[in-house]
Amino acid sequence: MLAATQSHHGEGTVTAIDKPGKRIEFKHGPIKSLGWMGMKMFFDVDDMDLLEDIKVGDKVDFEFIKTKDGRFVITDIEKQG
Ligand SMILES: [Cu+2]
Repeated sequence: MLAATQSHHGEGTVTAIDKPGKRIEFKHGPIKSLGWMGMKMFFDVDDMDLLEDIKVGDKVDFEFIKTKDGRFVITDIEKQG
């Protein structure tokens, strides 16, 4: 049986988009499900189509997973209303 992969929720501001590197950087708030304080960091974006309408400076809600090899990968991202 496959174990469900836990999804984490974050909110923050986009500070950089690295298209060749398929990464996005946020200044994000605390992420309780991981015990993280707010910080500025990059997340991997395996599906760059998710960033179609996203630009630096946007305030966003995002979802991500931690992969078995320890990468943090964005699975969903939306601009805040
Ligand atoms: Cu972080």
